[in-house]
Amino acid sequence: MASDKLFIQTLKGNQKDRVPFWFMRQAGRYLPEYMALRKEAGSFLDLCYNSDFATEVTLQPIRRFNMDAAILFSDILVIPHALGQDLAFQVGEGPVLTPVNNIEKLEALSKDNFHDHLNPVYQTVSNLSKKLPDHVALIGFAGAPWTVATYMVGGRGSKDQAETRIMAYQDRETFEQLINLLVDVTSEYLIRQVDHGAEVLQIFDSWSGSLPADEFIKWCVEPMVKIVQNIRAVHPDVPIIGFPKGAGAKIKNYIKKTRVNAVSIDTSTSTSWVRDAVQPLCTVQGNLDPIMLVRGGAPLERAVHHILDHLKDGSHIFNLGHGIIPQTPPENVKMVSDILLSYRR
Ligand code: 1CP
Repeated sequence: MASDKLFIQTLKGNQKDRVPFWFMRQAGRYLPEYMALRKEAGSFLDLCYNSDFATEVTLQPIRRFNMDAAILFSDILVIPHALGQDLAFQVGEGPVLTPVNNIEKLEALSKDNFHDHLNPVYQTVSNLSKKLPDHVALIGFAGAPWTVATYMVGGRGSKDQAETRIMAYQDRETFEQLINLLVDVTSEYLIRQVDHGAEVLQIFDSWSGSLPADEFIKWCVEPMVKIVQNIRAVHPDVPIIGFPKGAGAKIKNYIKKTRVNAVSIDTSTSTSWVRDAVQPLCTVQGNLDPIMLVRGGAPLERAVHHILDHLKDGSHIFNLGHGIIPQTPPENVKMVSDILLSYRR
């Protein structure tokens, strides 16, 4: 039986009076209760691999703000970690990995321990599916192969993903082998999340905006087509949200080819263009500027209404254009949540 949760109904294209909402990175450093648990856990990765703590951190923003969906607390980089790549999160620096940038290093990765390594994540999903309030949907997630590959090859975050683009253009065969591996393991990982109780999946391609059009098709669209097919072969009804950040107008072709149920829209995309060109194709999720959420006050209120006014006549889930940043005052998140809870189309 299809769920009657507002979030899931909206993803199926059935609009209701209220616009459902959640925020990317809704659990995180802007919340004092998150900081307290993170300190207790030790490191960020310890938090991700401790199912009790990860469950609690996922629930924290729901208690404060009553969103329509909770997103599993984990990170996109647990996949390379589960393949045997070294990973650490250094304070102030973000993730640091030993680069996998040639065939020898790629062949040193192994799937043997993959699901065992990720077992705590599956356990978190199971816990959450029992603990969430009845009306709140559970989102599982993974990074898209291109975005995960940029960290695996570069060994850290970067502004332009240059090292990974060089490998993709120069050593196409090895890079394709890496992407194919990621397609396989990401599909399996997401299928297991649904097996354990995830009701919706979101796939983050945060760095798809750095590729020219035909490379975007090769490294972002085609892998995503396969992942969606693999998931639907096992779980035909689970709604899938794609987030090809920075794709601009290429998002239309992304939707047509991948056949996702919804797309997340980044902040730089105009809401009137989304209404006219994207919303007729699928449900859209977005796209408040996370920096406006830091600003607060009347400008924030106006920005929220601008998005609602433009997208209310089509299938819409309110969200940010990217994740909440640590400087965000929780009371601003509360203000936006309260507007959305009382808003009617
Ligand atoms: O506590 C801390 O210091 C760690 C900060 C943090 C958090 C809270 C990181 C490190 N990851 C996360 C959680 C996280 N990451 C979630 C949890 C669920 C939620 O949304 O509440 C999700 C979905 C992610 C996904 C993620 N991790 C992405 C894709 C989405 C996006 O933001 O673009 C990416 C690119 C990462 C990599 C990552 N994780 C963390 C850092 C600092 C980075 C690097 C970002 C960069 O390169 O700029």
